[in-house]
Amino acid sequence: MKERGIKQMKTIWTVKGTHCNACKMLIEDVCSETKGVTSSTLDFKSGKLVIEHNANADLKALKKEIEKVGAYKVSE
Ligand SMILES: [Cu+2]
Repeated sequence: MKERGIKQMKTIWTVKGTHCNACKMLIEDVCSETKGVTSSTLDFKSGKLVIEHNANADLKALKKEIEKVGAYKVSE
């Protein structure tokens, strides 16, 4: 959800354990359900996850959530 007037930030993580498009969709879905996250793109081949968000985003919780939905390991 985009909130007007709130500064946007970009965070890049590496997610280990992603191997197909289903992983990509699952993880992007988890990101999109996180408050304060405006967009996310995961390249499942490299595991590079680009998250655009604002200061309201709880990235700690997001990281936990990603590791909970599959055999993934997030490194910052
Ligand atoms: Cu997969």
